[in-house]
Amino acid sequence: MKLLFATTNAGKLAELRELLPGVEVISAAEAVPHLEVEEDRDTFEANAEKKARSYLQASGLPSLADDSGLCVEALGGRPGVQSARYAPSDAERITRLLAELQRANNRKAHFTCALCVAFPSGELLTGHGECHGEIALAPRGAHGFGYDPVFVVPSGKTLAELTRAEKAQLSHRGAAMRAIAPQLLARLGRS
Ligand code: ITT
Repeated sequence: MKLLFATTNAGKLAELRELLPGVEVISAAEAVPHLEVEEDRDTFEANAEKKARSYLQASGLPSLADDSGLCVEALGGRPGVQSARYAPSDAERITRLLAELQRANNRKAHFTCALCVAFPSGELLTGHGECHGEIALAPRGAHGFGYDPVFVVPSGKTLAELTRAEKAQLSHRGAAMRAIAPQLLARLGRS
């Protein structure tokens, strides 16, 4: 059975595809190119569920949505669920983040990922993952997407200095996918 990846973010799509080898993946752009879902909920989980249900309704296909973001301790957890709306582009989001942290001694932060799969039967499957680290003083690395160039993992590298496979082992998205993969694959196999 087919699985729709309910995301407009090309970086997420590439990572999700690699995390689910063997599954026939349809991208949101292919299946329902004009759908826009307003992410107006207060939690990652509620936004992921809203996106998954909206794409299922529009396409009729089982739909996997990812809502994720960066929570920075010195900013009281911001940008959090607002991570995509913190500034207009990845580069501007990083610039704003580094400016806000200019005088901060505590640079601890974590990424959160909430995954939700909505099935035509009405069933939902949800998973959650986190990745803990620190915000760098300046961007480093050319891989990944979003805030990866300023997110430093315990090895001292930024996520943008890791290959996609290395990032998947450490990342919030990898952890969330590993949490649901057995049930997801079993559920898709039964369809
Ligand atoms: P969709 O809603 O269409 O999936 P989006 O980019 O709007 O795409 P979110 O609302 O979940 O996705 O926003 C997530 C924000 O957090 C966005 O700015 C991402 O770049 C960033 N982000 C999420 N996961 C990330 C990761 O693994 N590395 C770097 N930045 C990440």
